[in-house]
Amino acid sequence: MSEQNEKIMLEFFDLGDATQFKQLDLGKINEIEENSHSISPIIFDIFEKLMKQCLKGFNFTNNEISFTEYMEFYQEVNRLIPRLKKKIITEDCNSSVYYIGDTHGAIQESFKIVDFFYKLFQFNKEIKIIFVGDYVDRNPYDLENLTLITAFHLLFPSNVVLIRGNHEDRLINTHYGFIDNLLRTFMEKGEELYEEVIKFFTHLPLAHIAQMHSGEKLARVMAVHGGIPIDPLNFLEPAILEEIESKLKCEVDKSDDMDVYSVSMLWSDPDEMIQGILTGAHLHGRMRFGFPVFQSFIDANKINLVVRGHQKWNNGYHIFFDGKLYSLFSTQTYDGKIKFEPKMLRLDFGQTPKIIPISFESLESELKNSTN
Ligand SMILES: [Mn+2]
Repeated sequence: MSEQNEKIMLEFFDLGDATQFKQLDLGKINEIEENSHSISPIIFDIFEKLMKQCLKGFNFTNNEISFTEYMEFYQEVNRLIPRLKKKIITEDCNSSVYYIGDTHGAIQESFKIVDFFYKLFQFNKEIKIIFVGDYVDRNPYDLENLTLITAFHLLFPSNVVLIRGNHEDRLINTHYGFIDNLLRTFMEKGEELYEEVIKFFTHLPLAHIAQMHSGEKLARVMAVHGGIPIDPLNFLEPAILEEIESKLKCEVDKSDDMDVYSVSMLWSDPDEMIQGILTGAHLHGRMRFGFPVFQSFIDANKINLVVRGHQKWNNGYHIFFDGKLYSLFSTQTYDGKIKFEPKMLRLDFGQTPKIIPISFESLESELKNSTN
């Protein structure tokens, strides 16, 4: 390899400086395992291997997890996660709720999040963390990222929520890297592994409603990957979540085969410049929605705030519609290059939403503030 090429390769696979993590205690990985019961050892094994690879400086070039282990892992995932019962999850939340935007293979950020959450969890068992989808594509270590987040969810099933993004889709994975990464790593067997993973994607819910309580008061926060559900032929009438849930046809492997509401939840974008909606051939049937359409939806569904991902922002977030919609982006790397400042969001009842950089320093200080 020429020096020039080597430099390009390094840049492409550079996941940032990991030296600061070397001080972390390996013992906590064992603790996480000891605290979980009735779960297959394969979930622990893979979680532990990935965490150790992260601690060793995010070195994933030597694949330490075999094809057979990954197959066993996703077969277990598909056994544990029942066929989708709820397409929209509604939960009562009595403590802080954290939201993570698109991670797109950013295992370095996901590792920081797992580390932070686990330390915080020691002080407060009621916190929740919600990933708003797009775990794969766009970066080389997307299988590793998806697997770490999925294992984390299975180890803390009542605290960690995963919802589906538009990249949890067979057609998208064919074009944006995930399937190519699987084929590069496991040759033709990569296809077999993909079939197991896509089965899992079809079981993911499309939205989460956090019902945050404080005494008699209640705030409802909706997390969704793209946007609010909209029927483009009837956009003036807001969709009512309880009414549309049974109509959501999302247990399929590509959004092309879904109903209009599911497509809108996975794909649509907010737009401050329009009053109604924008759709058409140039948007591939995907929508943009203006403030009035958004407002009538949240009023009709008694929702106070919407948190979504789907769009990339240089500084990791953007606030729309008078602070009623937060858009998050939680990966530093995109198409293999370091480009963004990843952020997450913390919500507490009655407090201003807090944007937190996903960096070692800021998560350490967040931890200090939260545990004092
Ligand atoms: Mn997306």
